[in-house]
Amino acid sequence: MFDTYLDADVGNADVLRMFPALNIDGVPDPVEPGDRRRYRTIWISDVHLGTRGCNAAMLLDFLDRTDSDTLYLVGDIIDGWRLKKRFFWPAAHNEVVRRILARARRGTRVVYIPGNHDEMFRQFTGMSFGGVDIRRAAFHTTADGRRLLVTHGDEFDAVMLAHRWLAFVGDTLYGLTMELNRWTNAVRRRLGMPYWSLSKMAKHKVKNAVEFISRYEEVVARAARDRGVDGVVCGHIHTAEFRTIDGVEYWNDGDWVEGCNALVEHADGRMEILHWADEMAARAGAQDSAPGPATITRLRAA
Ligand SMILES: [Mn+2]
Repeated sequence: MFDTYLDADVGNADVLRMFPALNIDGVPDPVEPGDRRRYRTIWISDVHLGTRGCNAAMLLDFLDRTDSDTLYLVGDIIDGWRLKKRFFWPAAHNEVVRRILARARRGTRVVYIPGNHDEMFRQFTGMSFGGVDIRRAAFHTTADGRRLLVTHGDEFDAVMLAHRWLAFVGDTLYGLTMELNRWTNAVRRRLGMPYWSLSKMAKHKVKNAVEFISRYEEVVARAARDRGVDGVVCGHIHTAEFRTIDGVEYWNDGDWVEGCNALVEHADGRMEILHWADEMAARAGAQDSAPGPATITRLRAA
């Protein structure tokens, strides 16, 4: 089921429709390193290079406009599972790899923690390639002294992917179910059968998925607390989130399939989840016209 989700035509096609100026084959113009937004740390995960779902164009834009002392690649960067079935590797995906290696050359400390979709890199744990350190997990100390466990997070679930897929199709399915519901009950009424709610059943299933994600977050936070750290950074479930659970910080850096999120640490240790699609949309709006109220608010907030 998750395979269908990754194969769905979300991703670059939509990005091109939204931002026609972004030619992915030609790759957007890199911004000079000096003009980039500087962070102490950047965490990204669940890029799924090698699948059509990967939003490589947005990730390139993000990589070209930001910089950091440390970059954590928190797993599922390359989707080996899909690549094994069908080879898909457009120029933009290659550019993502090149940009990351270029950062390592420029002096960014790059730590790659393979996930379950790129588990073939786990055999190289402890090694370093082109300035990229491969680790099974890592401990990160923030500028204000908090100790964070960094892990992809697949070790904490068995069936999350199917549930996540359920949450993804939930909205579309709900509308469809409503239609079907009406139709079914018209037939049932004619046959003298009582009303039966299909959509209620579907909603219950989606609610279960939401509960499942919440339970996953608690399991990860508890594991972090058992290790005596102040917090945990993970990915895997494609749901960017910050929660404090039993005094432990749970940070999920999201994904580059749907959410297009990055987690960043500012120079003072303050952390923030970025929604890059919103940032790009705001920038496109600012270019189209004089800065509107929305842009001004954004700038003030930044
Ligand atoms: Mn994963």
